[in-house]
Amino acid sequence: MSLYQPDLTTSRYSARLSSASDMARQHRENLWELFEAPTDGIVYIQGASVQHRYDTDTEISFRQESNFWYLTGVNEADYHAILELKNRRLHLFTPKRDTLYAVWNGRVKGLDEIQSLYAPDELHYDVDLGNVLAELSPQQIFVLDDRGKLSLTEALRSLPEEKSVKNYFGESVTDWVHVRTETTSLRDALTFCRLHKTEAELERMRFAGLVNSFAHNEVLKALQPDVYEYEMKAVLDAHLVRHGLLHPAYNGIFASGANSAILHYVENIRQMKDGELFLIDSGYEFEGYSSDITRTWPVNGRFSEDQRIVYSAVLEGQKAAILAAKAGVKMEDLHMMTTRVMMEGLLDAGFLKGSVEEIMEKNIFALFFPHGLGHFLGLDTHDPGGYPKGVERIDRPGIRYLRVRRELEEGMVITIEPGLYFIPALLRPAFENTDQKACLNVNRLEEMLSFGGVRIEDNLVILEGGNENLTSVAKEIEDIEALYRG
Ligand SMILES: [Mn+2]
Repeated sequence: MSLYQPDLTTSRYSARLSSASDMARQHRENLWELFEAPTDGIVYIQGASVQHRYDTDTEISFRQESNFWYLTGVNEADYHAILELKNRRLHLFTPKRDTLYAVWNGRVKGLDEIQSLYAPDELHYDVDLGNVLAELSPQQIFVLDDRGKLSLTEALRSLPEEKSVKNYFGESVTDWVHVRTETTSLRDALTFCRLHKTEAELERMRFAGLVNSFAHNEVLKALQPDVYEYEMKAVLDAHLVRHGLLHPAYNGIFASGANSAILHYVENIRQMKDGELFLIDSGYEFEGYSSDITRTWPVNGRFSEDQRIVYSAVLEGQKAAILAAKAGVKMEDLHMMTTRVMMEGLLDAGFLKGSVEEIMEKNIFALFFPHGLGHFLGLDTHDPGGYPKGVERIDRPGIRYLRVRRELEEGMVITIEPGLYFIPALLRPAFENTDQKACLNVNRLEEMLSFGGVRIEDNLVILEGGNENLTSVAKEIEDIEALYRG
């Protein structure tokens, strides 16, 4: 196993990448390609604003809306954008900041600086949104959601009476009589674009994988009995932040003992005990692109017999899935294949009885593996596009929660994260179920009710004949035990 030791700071690494505005330009081209034979329609999209804690002036750390970042490369609050479909032009709208803004929030960028940073075809102040709309007088406006519609309505309301906007937008600007606003097409088109990562996106996801992997390995080195879960979070966060990754991609899970069987445990406040497992599921973004890594390690650095059995079953399943993941394979098939490998592990170890066929048929697997094998990853931790139009969830325990049901294609990025858990809320009722308990070694399983669970998660780029693994964190038992001591 090779452990990455990134010797690059984020700012030095960023300097080697194509700029975010070049990346966004490519994304706009990809989006324009999807709107064939365009009329004089436009795309309107609104950037994120700074949000506040309920009823206070305490700001929440700013994170650009994913689609806006994707299309513009602007990581500032209160911007808007219009994409002309026919002429393929980007209009960027920057907020007009006043002196007070400069006092509290820093220097206000001049238009020249904004122009050279983001290279729009036209740069306007946000107060001119209504004017530009009236001038373009589009017959069709593609927006993401009702928030977009509302923002357009407000912009048009602000226009003076003498503007001929009524000709285009009906008697009342809220009627949208003559202009079609539509929310489905743009969302579908963006989802389609974001499914296949561009080289510029992959570069960013590789770096996210590199730094996050490094930080996870540092957590393993710091792991020891009696520390609190949040101390492990502090170790991970410190290594990521000091390398310049400032934004968590999601609320991290730092779970010890029985907490490791709580799928979304995020309190992270318990003291870890000698002999328990520790499950870490956490990742930070790099330039908006997520990493999502899970590992499960023994708190004292040595796997007990039961821990080794359960861990090996998950690891075998995960490795089988990674070996099979390539273009043309269906995610739901990977899910079932992995499930089967893990059930064989539990059967061999005597936790289960009967045949694998019977265990699969009776949905016994769903008691131990109640979530999906993986999801798309990108600007969002659960990136969109898992279910193509017309494809429904599979109505069966366990696989019901699978977030991706489609054939994998080159350039998609997925997580592979099988797990086995001993969840009292699922197992106790099964012990009473005549049909299911025939497959369960109830005495053996009753001893496991406070064991917790194991999950192992890597991030893969799908290639034609295989995949590229972005994750490099200790997962073989001998590597874990060696790195722990190191
Ligand atoms: Mn995940």
